[in-house]
Amino acid sequence: MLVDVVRDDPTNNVPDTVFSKLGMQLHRRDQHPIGILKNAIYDYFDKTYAEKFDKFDDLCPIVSVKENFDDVLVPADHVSRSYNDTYYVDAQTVLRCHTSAHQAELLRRGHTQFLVTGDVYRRDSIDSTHYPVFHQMEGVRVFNPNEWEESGVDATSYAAGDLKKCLEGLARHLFGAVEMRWVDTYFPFTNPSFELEIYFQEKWLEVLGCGVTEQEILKRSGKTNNVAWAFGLGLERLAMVLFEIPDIRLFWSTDERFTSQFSEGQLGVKFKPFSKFPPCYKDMSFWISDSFTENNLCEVVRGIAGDLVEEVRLIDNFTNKKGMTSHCYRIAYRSMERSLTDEEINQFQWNVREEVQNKLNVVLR
Ligand code: FA5
Ligand code: MG
Repeated sequence: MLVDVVRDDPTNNVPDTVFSKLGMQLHRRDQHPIGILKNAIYDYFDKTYAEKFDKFDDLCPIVSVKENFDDVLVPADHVSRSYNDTYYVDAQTVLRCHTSAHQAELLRRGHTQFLVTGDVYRRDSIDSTHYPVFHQMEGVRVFNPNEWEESGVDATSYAAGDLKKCLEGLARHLFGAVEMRWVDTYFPFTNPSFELEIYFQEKWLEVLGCGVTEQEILKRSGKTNNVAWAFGLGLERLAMVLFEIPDIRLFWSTDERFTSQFSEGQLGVKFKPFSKFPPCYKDMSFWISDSFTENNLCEVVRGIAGDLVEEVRLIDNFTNKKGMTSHCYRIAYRSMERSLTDEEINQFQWNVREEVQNKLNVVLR
């Protein structure tokens, strides 16, 4: 009943396909690649640090706008707050878009070394490494002044050095030798900020974001003399590298040919694809309006074809002399589990065309 009330709220943009993922908790299943990975990361922290990290993997994914954004200093006009990027349950409540939503509260409660694992939700593009529901693990470590004072370097450099050492050690623990690189980036809640990329399937894959915690966050939790680091791991991305899983949709597969390949505590398993079925490509061109966004298009396609859509990719983009802009998108349909028939693909594409025209304020060409 509560669910129905919430679903009628005009400020709710959570589709049923996403709503139905709440409570699945893949990260708490010891036989699932995400659960196996979580446990392996726990092992690394238990072995590496004399002082234990407090572990949380059961915090509710429905959080306030304040927790998800304000508490981690996301500016009022930041794109991540928009209805285009985030799933809102109502105007004040979101499906958390990162596990950083819990940082401030746990710091306030006095935790100084902790890991938070959970499902997170984002309106995003569609391809083999992006999915609207995925899993993150947040890590936070707070230092006392004596720790960096003894080292002779300033507090920020000390924390940044410790952070990189921790995450490089984690990568070695999980992967052994792997090609990786650090990239400087920006987050509102850390400074400096970094991303770690790993070479996978002939591309650099971003697997985590991290940095030295903004002093304001520590100050608000009553820690004015400390410095801290924080990270957010993309667990699907790490699991794809670890188990050689080629497509992020597979994590949601209940096909026994997928699930039976993994078992508790087994890190060395390499996923053996069951025969790969052919993709089917459909192109669609339309004149866009100012309100058009790719995330909205992806949501429409996913709403119709679900996990049978593999990729939505812009392949052509031009503006004519009258200033009208045309986009051509190529949609790849493919099941991980079976061959799709021409009829079902044509039906999907027909429905996509109709809904794109009706809902997205574009003109099909
Ligand atoms: C964050 O979410 C920050 N909260 C991470 C962080 C925490 C930074 C603490 C500093 C301190 P980002 O949006 O880059 O950052 O996401 C983190 C990771 O989640 C990415 O590196 C990627 O591995 C994964 N990720 C992001 N979007 C998706 C998606 N749609 N599907 C699967 N994985 C994703
Ligand atoms: Mg990122």
